[in-house]
Amino acid sequence: TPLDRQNPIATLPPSFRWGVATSAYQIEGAIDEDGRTRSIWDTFCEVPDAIAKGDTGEVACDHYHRMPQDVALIRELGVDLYRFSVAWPRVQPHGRGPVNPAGLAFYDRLTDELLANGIEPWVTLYHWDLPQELEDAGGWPNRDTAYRFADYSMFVFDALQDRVKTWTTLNEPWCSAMLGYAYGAHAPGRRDFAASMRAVHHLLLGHGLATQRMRAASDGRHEFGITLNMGVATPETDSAADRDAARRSDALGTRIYLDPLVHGRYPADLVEDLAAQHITLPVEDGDLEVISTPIDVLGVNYYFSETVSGVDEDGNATDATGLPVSRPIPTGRPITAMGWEIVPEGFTQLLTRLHNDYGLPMVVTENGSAFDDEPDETGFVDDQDRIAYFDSHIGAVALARQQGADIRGYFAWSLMDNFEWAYGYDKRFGIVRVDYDTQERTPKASAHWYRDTIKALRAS
Ligand code: PNW
Repeated sequence: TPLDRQNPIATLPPSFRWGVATSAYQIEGAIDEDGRTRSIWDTFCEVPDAIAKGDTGEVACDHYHRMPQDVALIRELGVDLYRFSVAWPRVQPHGRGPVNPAGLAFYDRLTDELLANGIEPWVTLYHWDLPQELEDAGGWPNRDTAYRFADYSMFVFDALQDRVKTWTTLNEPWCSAMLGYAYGAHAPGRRDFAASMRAVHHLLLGHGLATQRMRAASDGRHEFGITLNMGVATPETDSAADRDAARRSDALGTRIYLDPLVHGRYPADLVEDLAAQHITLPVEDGDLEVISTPIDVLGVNYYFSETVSGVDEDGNATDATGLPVSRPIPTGRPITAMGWEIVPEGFTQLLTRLHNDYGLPMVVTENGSAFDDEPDETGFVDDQDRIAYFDSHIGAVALARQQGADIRGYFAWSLMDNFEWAYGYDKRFGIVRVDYDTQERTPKASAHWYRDTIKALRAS
């Protein structure tokens, strides 16, 4: 069948599922309530210059206190699904030991509120808010954290499994490992590449342990998965150096996760690259069997793709420390407020490639964009740029489906403007505007567009 490139969104079937997504630390606030302890993000927010304008998650969208109104907002969008994350330091304040019923109760109420409004809850167990006490004990580079994560996961599973069908263990382990432990841009702000590679393995191990235990406790009605952020890396030229830069970017961004998850082994080229830097992944007997425990769905988060060069401005293939160069090259495409290039065709390419190489059912668990929104005097934002981004990227998903990729749903990032990590409140990804002075929520033009698009597809 020929591809329908004219109006690809119209080719999505009525069974395709739609949602909006958030995460705990980015919206909840209430950081000291009902027994919650500090997470690595509370600590990181106190580091001078770590976060733009010194913003913190102390109040965020005050969602912890406004949850029922926010669920009503989701209902108005007419979506099927809501993806939220559970804050580990609320549920198990010391990262080990007893559960905190008052913290767990919030997610219990949220789940009930969603179901009462006809919205299916999708739970993410870890969206980056590690209890500080576990970081003090070594964090993700420490193997014990994987076992602690599996224990914590079981507390949440036991409490919500009667009402929540779909379970995601980790959100974007690349961000946890690389931004958190190698680049120092995210909590806990460490700059140690060897530590980040240990973190990768223990994140994957934690995913596998948690999946095995939840699966064993399940009556078979649940679905389990993990969410990865990925893009495609295109070599700037056909030179060996540029092609090698693209290969390394793909190894560290995609294959380092999916090869062990699906095939039960780390990529040979990556293991070789690491050996050249005197780094070995801390794999113990049986780990890869645990990590490759079958999953039911792969969550894909897509924001941008990159063109990369393997040489610096002076043509050198290695940097001052002797490591190979991998440098993103601007292509002249339009960018978002994050500085990320808008590359919808990269999304189609990514999804078809994931289908061909890994063959998993997929759901887009995040996709969206930040732009410099300009509200009118009523707080309304006419965000045609964000609508164009959604339109082209949902179209890209539809094209990948036409080429055989098994993609079952799409979550817009994000329900509302929120704490955008190191960028604080300056970068707005919401389809609903948040006025941080009044906490007033105002749906943007993109929220109306999203609702109307979903409605039209259901009627077709
Ligand atoms: C994701 N990168 O983070 C997260 O899952 C969200 O919490 C976040 O708000 C959203 O994307 C927008 O940033 C990412 O540097 C952070 O490539 C950084 C990158 C990708 C995703």
